[in-house]
Amino acid sequence: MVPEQKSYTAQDIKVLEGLEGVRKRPAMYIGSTGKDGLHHLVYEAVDNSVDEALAGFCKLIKVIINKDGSATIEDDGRGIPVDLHPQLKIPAVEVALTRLHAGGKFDKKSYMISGGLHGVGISVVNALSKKLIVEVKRDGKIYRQEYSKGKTKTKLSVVGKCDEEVTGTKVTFFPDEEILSTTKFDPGVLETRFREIAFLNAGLKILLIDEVKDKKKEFQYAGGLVEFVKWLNEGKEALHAKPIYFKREVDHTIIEISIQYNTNYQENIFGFVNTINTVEGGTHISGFKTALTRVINDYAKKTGVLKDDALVGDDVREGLTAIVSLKIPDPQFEGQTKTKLGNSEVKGFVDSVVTSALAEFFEENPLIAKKIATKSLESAKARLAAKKARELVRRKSAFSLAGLPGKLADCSSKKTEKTEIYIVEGESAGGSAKQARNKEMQAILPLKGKILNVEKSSPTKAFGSDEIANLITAIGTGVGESFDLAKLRYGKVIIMTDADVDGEHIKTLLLTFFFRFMPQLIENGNIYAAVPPLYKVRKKADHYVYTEEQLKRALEKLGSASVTRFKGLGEMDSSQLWETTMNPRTRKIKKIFIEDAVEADKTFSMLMGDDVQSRKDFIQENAMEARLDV
Ligand code: 0RA
Repeated sequence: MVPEQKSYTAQDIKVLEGLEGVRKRPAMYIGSTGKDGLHHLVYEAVDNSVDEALAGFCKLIKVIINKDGSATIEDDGRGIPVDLHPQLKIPAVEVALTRLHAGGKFDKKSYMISGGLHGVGISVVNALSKKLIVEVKRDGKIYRQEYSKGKTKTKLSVVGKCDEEVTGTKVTFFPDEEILSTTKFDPGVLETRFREIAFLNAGLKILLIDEVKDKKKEFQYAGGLVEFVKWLNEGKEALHAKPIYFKREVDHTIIEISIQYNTNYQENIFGFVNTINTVEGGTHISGFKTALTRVINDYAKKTGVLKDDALVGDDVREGLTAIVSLKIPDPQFEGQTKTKLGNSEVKGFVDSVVTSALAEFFEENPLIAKKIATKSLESAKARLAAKKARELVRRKSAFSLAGLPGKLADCSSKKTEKTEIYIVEGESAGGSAKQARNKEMQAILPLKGKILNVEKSSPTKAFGSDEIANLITAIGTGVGESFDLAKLRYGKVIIMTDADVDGEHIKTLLLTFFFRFMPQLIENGNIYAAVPPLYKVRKKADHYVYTEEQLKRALEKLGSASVTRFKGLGEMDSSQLWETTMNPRTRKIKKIFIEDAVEADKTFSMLMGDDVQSRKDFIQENAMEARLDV
């Protein structure tokens, strides 16, 4: 049978697909139907208001988590137009809410700056809501319309009057539990993104109101990107107090950069394109890096700081915190998570803008320029020393049997997807773990107390440490540029420390090591924390209890029983250790993941850095639960 293709145009098919398609394949539009997807709906709505802010018409965005389970996004922009769409003969606002990708069609703006991960617009929020109400203030009138699951429920009508000057859009939506596996908004998740948006749009105010917990937070930064880098460097020692900042606009493309070096060793470049965090980098980041290396080399040579060998990229990026924010009409997102900028013309553009703007800044601020050039030169020296130290690690391991550390009790299986390595605090717990383990699948690497704090150590010192060298050799992947996931020797790397303050500290030191040296393992989901029990409650049989809350409940249920507190892993015998913490069938382990790279970097610098006060505040705020699943 020949299909009747002729009667359909591409346009018709799109309209036919419409919002039904969104409900059929929600993950295609919002990434997932879980917690991330739910919050994506809020971002999608907020992005529309951010567009209005970028166009210069909106100063305040209010986001309210309502007690009835809905969320409200309200802005003081021009208000979505309400006049009739010339072809569809329905109000423009209704088109925006009920037609997929309708946003740009009647939008006079030459381009949409913002847009969610998938850039799909407000109609997707409507499609995935059991109820949505839009209110528009325009021309002294308040208009209202209601929808359900993407379909119009009421006609757009005037429900009140307001001052002529007062304009804006308010969207309230009830996420549809038929589609989303969770519909409970988490203000903590929203907060991170709103802070980012506020930093990236200087002056814009975002109010987050949690009616459920009766809490309010306000995000507004007059200093924009300059405040952003300072905030990122909190808890670190800045190399220069005043951040480098410049903004240039050429042909509808805006590039804005802020840079502040700190005295640490890590490189932190955060890229944003149209306010979307480009986690996978892209042409804007490579253009920036090329220019940075060139300008610092030129300056160092010209002023005599640098004599012979040139500085390489790594040298000029040690201790660098930078934000590269680009706003372009037609971004092309590539990569696995669509967070890599692909536009090829951008590299040269960013390179040339940064080259001239940074050279100019250095001319005007010779003290800052000199500090950066000198630090880069020191990095170059350390790089050569670290290379020697790394070779030493390699050579050291080549002498021991099979190249593995002597303290490692390896497992017999070589099937990485099934094997695990337990990194265990203390020799005695290490001993119990060796007895308790399943020899085929589980390897044990005991650690001598606290490992080096890599946040505060140069790479040379880090690679010189035996404990760190053992870790690197046992895991097998190597670090830095030579990191190779295919060489990973165990599918799960499980950190097992005591459930006390020292244990938390050791866990944090290890996580800092992984975050700075092998972040790919965290991203890939290979790093875990064991959860040892806090108490044993004895009543007929032994019951293991993992939290204070559980203890309360256990005592309520079992009546007073004898309770033993485990002070450390070493207090358990090998069968207890096996049953509570190591047996894959009965143990608990926590996967470590990075929710947000910006937040994680800050948390680690703060936990491991020099600023004692903010560390104390953080630990007090988070009590024993020091939030390690960053
Ligand atoms: C299209 C045109 C105009 C404004 C908007 C869309 C608009 C959309 C949203 C979505 C959330 N808040 C919004 N605010 C504005 C401009 C209309 C005019 O020229 O007055």
